[in-house]
Amino acid sequence: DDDPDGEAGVITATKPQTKRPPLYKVLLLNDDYTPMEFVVLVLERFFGLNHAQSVEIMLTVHKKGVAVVGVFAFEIAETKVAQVMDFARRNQHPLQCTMEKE
Ligand code: NFA
Repeated sequence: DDDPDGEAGVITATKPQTKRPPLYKVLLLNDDYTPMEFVVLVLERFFGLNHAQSVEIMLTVHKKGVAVVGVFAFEIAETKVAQVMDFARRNQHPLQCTMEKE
């Protein structure tokens, strides 16, 4: 009367549980109207980049259309996106910032 529910025949898949929380890329998108200096200011203010790094990333977005400006945990990425979108809106610039799972 061993194994009344047939449990002995069930193979249980296992995996070492080494899962880290997912990371999210924060992306800045090009547009035709936002001034270059405003984008540089955004990168300095909200992403802690120095002036040279900020100019470099701004120019990458300008030329390629989009660039990753940082990689963060979900809640941090969400906050950065909200800060950038709010700052752009308050200054009447169409700058777009978004996030995607890495
Ligand atoms: N393309 C914008 C311009 O020529 C500059 C810009 C760069 C806007 C990066 C948005 C993001 N004024």
